[in-house]
Amino acid sequence: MATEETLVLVKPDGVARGLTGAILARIESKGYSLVDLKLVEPDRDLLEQHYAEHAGKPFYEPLLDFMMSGPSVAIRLAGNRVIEGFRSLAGTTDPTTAAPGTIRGDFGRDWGLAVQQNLVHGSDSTESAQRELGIWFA
Ligand code: DAT
Ligand code: MG
Repeated sequence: MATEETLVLVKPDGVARGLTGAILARIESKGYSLVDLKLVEPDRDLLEQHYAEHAGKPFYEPLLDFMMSGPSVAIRLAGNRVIEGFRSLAGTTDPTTAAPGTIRGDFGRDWGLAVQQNLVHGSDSTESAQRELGIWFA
């Protein structure tokens, strides 16, 4: 069976709200494997690398501020088609309209601080996964 890896983050809102365990339970129930896991307080340099594709967008600075507002849990996650599969578990970017049954749909909503507080990150391609795992698990 072909196995791939992805980077998952439980973002500062997920950690602060005590949802790390609930989110990990969904990941483990799906059958994916935790390869490595750590609590991280990323600095701006790390986040500039991670979110390079969004530099210059209107939400970029608020996004970096949010991601520096507290610790995140970084997870190296493995499984067959885990990149696509975790993004399916996470739901679409905007937590208000993310489908019920997904992490963002069940636990997230728009708190008046735009869609950035959407609980989790998951790499969106094999290239992104390799790049992002290198940043967070250097
Ligand atoms: P995703 O996290 O679903 O891959 P993305 O890569 O397009 O979404 O954006 C990265 C993060 O930036 C996203 O999780 C939340 C924030 N973001 C995206 N679009 C936004 C917008 N229009 N307004 C505010 N924040 C946004
Ligand atoms: Mg993305």
